[in-house]
Amino acid sequence: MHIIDSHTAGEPTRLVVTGGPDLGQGTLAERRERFRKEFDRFRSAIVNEPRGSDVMVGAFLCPPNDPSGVAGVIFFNNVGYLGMCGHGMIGAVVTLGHLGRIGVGTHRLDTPVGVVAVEYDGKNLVTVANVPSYRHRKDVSVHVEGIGTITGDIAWGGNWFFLVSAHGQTLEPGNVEALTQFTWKIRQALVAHRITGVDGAEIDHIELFGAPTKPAPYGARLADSRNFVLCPGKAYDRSPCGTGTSAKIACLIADGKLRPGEVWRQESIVGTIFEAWGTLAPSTLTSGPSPEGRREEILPFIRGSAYVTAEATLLLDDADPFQWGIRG
Ligand code: PYC
Repeated sequence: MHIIDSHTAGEPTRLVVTGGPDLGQGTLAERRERFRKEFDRFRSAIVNEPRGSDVMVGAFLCPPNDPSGVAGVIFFNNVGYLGMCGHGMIGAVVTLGHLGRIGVGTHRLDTPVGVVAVEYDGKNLVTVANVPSYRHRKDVSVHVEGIGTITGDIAWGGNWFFLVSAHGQTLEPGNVEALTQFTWKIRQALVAHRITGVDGAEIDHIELFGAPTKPAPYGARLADSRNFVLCPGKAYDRSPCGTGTSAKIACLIADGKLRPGEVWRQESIVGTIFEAWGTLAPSTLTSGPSPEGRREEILPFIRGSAYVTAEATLLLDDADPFQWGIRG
């Protein structure tokens, strides 16, 4: 498999350009299911140790199902598959630019949760028009073992998030071990209390918010907020998390704290920044599949930069006991 690595705001993406399993035809959601059921060992071989690490996000390039798309992408990590991935999409676009497959301009890419449009500057900067995002439930309280009651919002930004502002934690890079334990306990409590996204979907990303520390790009003012995001396989996102920031924008607009089109600067735990904003979806009230029925959706935009860091060929040796990676 020919792979190209990049990082977006510090978070790595490994794009599989050629090789890997033949996922056949169908929607990207159908092909992701085929990947999961029949070829999951490839996921592990690509992102897990010894070739990768818990932080690595894989991006499998395939032909789009949507005829207007330049490519389809299936994102995955150390434990499974993602819906969308904001940092991963920015990394994939910059890598396609590096390969000369796309140039300056607007392009559409297919994902398992919908088509996203991207605007690429031909170098490192990408703006992603992400899938429609929305808050599912506001102020949901859960009892967390050893911590007490934690209250947060449940929102969709291409993955499911539990967003917590009142947590009493210090959002500092030196505190990531404690933050990881804290957010992991919240995730376990949500599972134990059967608190889910729409249709029983597991909430597999936990996001804490706190005060910003870094100046935003193009100005002296600080970012609007700093976050810590726990990913499904217990790694934390080094970037501000594109889908998590989309979920945050949906909550802010729903609360009237951010106007449609107003820019939000989200700082990550390592001090990198995504700029983001949201517009109201054409029909802002959409009947969703949830029993709650109608929901207010926004169209989120995420802007960030990625840098290509390596090109390599992954070798699968039948004699290697860890040919398919070290699986947890
Ligand atoms: O940027 O959306 C994102 C993301 C999800 C998991 C890691 N990064």
